[in-house]
Amino acid sequence: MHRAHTIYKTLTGPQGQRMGAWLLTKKSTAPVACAGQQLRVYTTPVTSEPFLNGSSSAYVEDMYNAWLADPSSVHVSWDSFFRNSQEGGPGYQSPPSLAPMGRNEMSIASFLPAVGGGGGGAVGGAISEKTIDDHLAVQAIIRSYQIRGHHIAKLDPLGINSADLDDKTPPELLYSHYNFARDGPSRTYSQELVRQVQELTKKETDMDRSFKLPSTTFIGGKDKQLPLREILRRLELTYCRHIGVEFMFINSLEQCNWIRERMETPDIMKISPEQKRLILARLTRATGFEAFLAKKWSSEKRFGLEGCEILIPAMKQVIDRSTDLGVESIVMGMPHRGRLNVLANVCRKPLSQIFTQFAGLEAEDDGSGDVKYHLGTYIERLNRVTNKNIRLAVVANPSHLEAVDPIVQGKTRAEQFYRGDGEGKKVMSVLLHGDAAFSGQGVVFETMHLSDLPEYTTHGTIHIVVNNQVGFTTDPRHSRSSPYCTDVARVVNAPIFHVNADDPESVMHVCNIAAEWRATFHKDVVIDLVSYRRNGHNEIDEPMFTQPLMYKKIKKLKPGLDKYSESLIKEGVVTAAEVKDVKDKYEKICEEAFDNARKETHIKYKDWLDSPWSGFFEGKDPLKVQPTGIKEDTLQHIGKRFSSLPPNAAEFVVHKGIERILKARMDMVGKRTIDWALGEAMAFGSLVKDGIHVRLSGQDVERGTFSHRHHVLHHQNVDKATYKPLSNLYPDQAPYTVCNSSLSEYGVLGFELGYSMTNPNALVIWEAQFGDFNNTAQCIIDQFISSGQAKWVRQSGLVCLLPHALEGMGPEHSSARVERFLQMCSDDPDYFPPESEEFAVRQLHDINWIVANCSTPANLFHILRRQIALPFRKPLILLTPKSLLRHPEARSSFDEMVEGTEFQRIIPEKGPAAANAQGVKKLLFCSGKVYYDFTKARKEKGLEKDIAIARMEQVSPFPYDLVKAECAKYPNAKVFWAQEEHKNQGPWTYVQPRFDTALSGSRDVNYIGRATAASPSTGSKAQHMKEVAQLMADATALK
Ligand SMILES: Cc1ncc(C[n+]2csc(CCOP(=O)(O)OP(=O)(O)O)c2C)c(N)n1
Ligand SMILES: [Mg+2]
Repeated sequence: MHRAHTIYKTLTGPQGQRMGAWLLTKKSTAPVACAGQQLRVYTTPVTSEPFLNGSSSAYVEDMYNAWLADPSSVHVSWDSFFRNSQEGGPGYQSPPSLAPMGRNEMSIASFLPAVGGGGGGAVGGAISEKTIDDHLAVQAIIRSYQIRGHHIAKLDPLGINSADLDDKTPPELLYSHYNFARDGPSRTYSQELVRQVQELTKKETDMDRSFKLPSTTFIGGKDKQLPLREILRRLELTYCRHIGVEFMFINSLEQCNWIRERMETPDIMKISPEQKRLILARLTRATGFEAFLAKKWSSEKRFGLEGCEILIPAMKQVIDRSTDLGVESIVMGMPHRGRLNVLANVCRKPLSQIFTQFAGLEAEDDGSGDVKYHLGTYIERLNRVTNKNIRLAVVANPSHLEAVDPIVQGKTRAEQFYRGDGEGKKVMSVLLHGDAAFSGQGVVFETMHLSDLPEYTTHGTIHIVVNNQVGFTTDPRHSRSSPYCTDVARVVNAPIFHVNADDPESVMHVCNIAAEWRATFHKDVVIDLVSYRRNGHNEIDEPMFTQPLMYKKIKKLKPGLDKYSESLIKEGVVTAAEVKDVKDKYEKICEEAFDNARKETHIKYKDWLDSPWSGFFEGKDPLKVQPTGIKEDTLQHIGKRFSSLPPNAAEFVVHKGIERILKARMDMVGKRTIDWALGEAMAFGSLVKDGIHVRLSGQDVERGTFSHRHHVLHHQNVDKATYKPLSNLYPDQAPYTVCNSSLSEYGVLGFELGYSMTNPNALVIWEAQFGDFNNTAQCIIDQFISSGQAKWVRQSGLVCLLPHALEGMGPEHSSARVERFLQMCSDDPDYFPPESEEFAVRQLHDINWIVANCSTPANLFHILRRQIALPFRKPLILLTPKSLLRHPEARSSFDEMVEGTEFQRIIPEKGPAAANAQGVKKLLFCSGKVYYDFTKARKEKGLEKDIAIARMEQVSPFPYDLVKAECAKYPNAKVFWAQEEHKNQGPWTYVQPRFDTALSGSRDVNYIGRATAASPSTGSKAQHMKEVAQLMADATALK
């Protein structure tokens, strides 16, 4: 009984307002302030409110309480209903509905306060106010346990209960603190509930009164009514023991009932002795693994799992249940904590491979490697419990916590895509988190928000939090402002199961529910393993410096394995000898693996690859690039299809502006010409024709930020009716996906990188709205794209399109900060590779990524196709134009794309200067759109014979050979690098030493461009124009 009061105390305090608000805000109009709190007024017309839609079972009670307080505050129909009920009549009768009752609807009868066994019931069919009050109070009690039971559940093995930031209820929040007027004229909702509970629980004998259970609870099992005492007991067991579940915010009665059923049904947690023994065996391995590492490498960092060893049985349970339900492949992302244990005991990665990582051996293969607790893995094996084959991948990650989340999602989505697993029944993602990182890192939120977007959903992720109630040295009260570390998941309506990690059976229960939830609703779900960290942050740290009291408690605490084995011995499920036997056997396995590991002389990074591309590299000449030029017919076909109205044009109304754009495209195709949009479409179209899946993702990419692309045509009169020309090129083409993303860079770029990892035979592209926005995804760029292959021998052909050019749009929207990408290129500025036929491809093979800035649509076409034509995969950082998209000169002929043509790393001067090579006084190298500005200025000054301009289309890897040849053509010219960016930005700092290497220091290379600056561009248009004029003057000056 005490608990009921406690729950009510919480319920009626300001904390309880959250529940009150949930109950009361539905369809309310302006609130009326009342007795220091708020009373809502309900005047929703009955016609606009589906009568008793069960999605809020609280609705009737809201109405009733509002009516009690002020009958005129509710709609007249409610007034009539309650008045009639009190007078013994049938209440309000809704008009008969022709439609059958919906899935989420409940009949009014289920809400009517039925008369239970005890006293206080109906007399002659009439229902007294007291009876209604009592039954509503019981309903309210049940719901308050469902909503707020987690607040007082015993979640913390340490008993500190800082899982919820503050488990004390301040006195001013207690209802007893206030003076309730029993029959006051303006009782609030909470006050009314308190009154009802007080009324109900006045006498101890009330505890034996039976009450009919509402349809929103399953505690009765087969019983339709229970004594109040039993109701409370069962609610306590369900919601206030070792599982605290947050789910009542979910806006679906079906889903709430689903959880209630799995939580409340009597005996639902009972498991067989075999299952208990399985948990014990798994817990023994998890514990034994850490102990073994601690014994062998006591001073080595491993970020052990001690204090939350239950993670291993928990993950295995999730996997068992999910495979049972049809999942065949699981993609996992996780931080440092317990990672080696997961690899060993969940993935069953050979122990000897893990142990060799401790031995300080050299690597056998290329790359620079990573520390052992960041490495990934990929394993296919038989699940012994379900007897089904399963693939498990743990994605490699950097130290940057949570950065791997979107990558896991992208990889999962891609795997689902290639398997045709449109509902995520076969492939599933599991994300593990630390408590501090889960609440602290914004990318968690960004990833959560991808979870229900049509082209990004993975149909539900199971999140498991190793909540050891500390982040390095920081307490929860300093690391988050939310009560729980998991609150971020509430934004996507994910149910959250907090569970005391020292109760293995409760943990397994929520793991089963989570797996079933995901399989049923295909939505995210969170398991919060409330645990502790037995050691310091790593094994060398001293935790007593910062968490002395916590660690005094921890030192006295028995390990989870000991507790569980003792309880099973007590239950008679196992004997002490059996417990010891399982322990010893595992230690023996570890010792054997240790001996094997000692025989190894090298480690192999390949053993740790998370995304093997079986068959992709085999039988391929690693230096042979497939041709990128294509047949004229194909260009014509794609061009025409891309420029055509939908086939059902008579019904499909397109915007007049789009009609004009399509017509202009068709005219260009007729003249065998392309602009930027056509060049891109030709690349995509020709790839899908060859069976290569193309996916373009980013903010507003469907139309294109600059309204040049239009890959999705919208019916002007029918909502959501669209037509995608590039999806309708050939009947047997590969799928083309173009999708506007959420307004995120970190999350979405990570997602696309993950997507690109699954299958090398796909062109995956992320486009930034403006190039500079890439910096909010810096971690993905630095930690994954630039260095991923070196660290994890994992390749990716991801393309980043970054609009870039200084066009007077201000400091932002001008620069993609190409200097940063170039600074991260791994080619040696002092090394001119041997010249040979394979020069270009060898350079591409050896570098970490490609940085390019194309000036013609044909070169765009070739470089995109080259991504697939290469015998390996490299990320491509491609600066893209803005004004050039519509520049009349930025066009290419079909002649530059047909068979026999290819990507031009440098486009040499082809005009009068080329014919006057000896007489040329100035040779300018430049990159990107500024070329067109220079040629215009040169023409205006009549210097076309005197100044040669070469375009460096691929800046990195640096085209040493072509630079050398181009310079040799103009022996009497002074050589310049000309750029529109400021001197400390743009390609200058990258190209300068490489020019020296290309020319062996024989000629000086001078700089033309803006002076150094802190900001990428001026915000003043006038200043911008002045700078442009100066730049043009400098570029065309002949001194
Ligand atoms: C993005 C990022 N910032 C900071 C760090 C440094 N760091 C490593 S572990 C850690 C604490 C993590 O706490 P929690 O998420 O609770 O995981 P636990 O170590 O407790 O398992 C911090 C701050 C990091 N790795 N990544
Ligand atoms: Mg932690």
